[in-house]
Amino acid sequence: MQKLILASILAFSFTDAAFAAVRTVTLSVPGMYCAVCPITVKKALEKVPGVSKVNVSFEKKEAVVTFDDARASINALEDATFEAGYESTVKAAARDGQPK
Ligand SMILES: [Cu+2]
Repeated sequence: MQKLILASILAFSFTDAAFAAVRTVTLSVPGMYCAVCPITVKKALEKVPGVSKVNVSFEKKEAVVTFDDARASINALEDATFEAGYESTVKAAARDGQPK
């Protein structure tokens, strides 16, 4: 019974992932120093093809990015923030859905 509940919770949480290759990554962006920085970082990340969602926290100095890993890569995300003037490194990566 417990396993069944767990399985349905997992299935439910994956329903919004249209593709098995959708991933969410947390980038650490230590160079953000004022309230405008997260906006710049967010815009830069949203320009990367395959990125579907960007949440940047100035307080935490991090960016949580959801992307289709068939179209974008963590390297491309890091490059995008770097080109915008902010170095970023991967803090945590989670794969939503099935492994490729
Ligand atoms: Cu700033």
